[in-house]
Amino acid sequence: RLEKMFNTKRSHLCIGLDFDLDKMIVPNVKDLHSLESFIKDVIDSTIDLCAAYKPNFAFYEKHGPSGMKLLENIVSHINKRSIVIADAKRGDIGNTCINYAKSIFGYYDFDAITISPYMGSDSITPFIEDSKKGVYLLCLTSNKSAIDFQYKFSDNSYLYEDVANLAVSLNNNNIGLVVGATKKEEIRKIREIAPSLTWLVPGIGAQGGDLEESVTISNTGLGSGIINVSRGIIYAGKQSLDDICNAAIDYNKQINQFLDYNE
Ligand code: OMP
Repeated sequence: RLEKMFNTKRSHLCIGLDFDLDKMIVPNVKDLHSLESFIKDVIDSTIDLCAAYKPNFAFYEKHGPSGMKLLENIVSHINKRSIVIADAKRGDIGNTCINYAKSIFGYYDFDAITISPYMGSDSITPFIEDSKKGVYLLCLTSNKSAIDFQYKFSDNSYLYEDVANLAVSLNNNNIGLVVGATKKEEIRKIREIAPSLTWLVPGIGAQGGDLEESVTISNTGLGSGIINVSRGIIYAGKQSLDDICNAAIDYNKQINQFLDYNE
């Protein structure tokens, strides 16, 4: 389905739906109710411009049950018109993850989820049993503190390389990697380890990641990459629908200039 979205929409863009009420300057958006209509309008205006949306759970969970209801309504509003990735970064013992999978894939009906893989393979397998649902394992994250653990070296490899290897060994056409756009030096190496996995690449825009390198390396050979932009799109200009749409159009163009199907 992701490949189909890439091709039919001619877009490798993922719009991060990380709306924060405290940062909204749109005059009529001041509570969750008005935010919901605004997000739905944003989705309807950008649906043809992106292959996926990625709401990060933090921005919804902080409002308690009404925030989670908003999240649920967003997934059903998208209604399979784009891939929806739950940025929930789950990871726990297998028995617990079975229930996380039931929540994210069963109850909320997300298409994919981000996973923290550091508890090992039994924390991942409950999420990959349904081949129609996808997981993105945190491999090399975009933040500065990624260096605290992800660059630990043992048995001749870095921890992020071990994650990429594990993803390759478990893959049943539904595992991808999260690779930060800010990690320009390392992304080629990760592509060599996992030549055909799909990547979710955050860190473009507000975090200053490298777009050309992210697009070209993630989409090398059999691999593919989806480029996430959250603040760089949803807070563009005066946050009007036009400003948001134009930012999405612009990012899409910038991404497509590095892809083969660009005319
Ligand atoms: P912006 O920096 O506003 O584009 O947001 C980036 C989004 O991607 C946020 O939802 C982050 O939580 C998420 N993210 C990262 O920024 N870095 C990572 O390494 C991984 C993620 C993620 O898993 O999506």
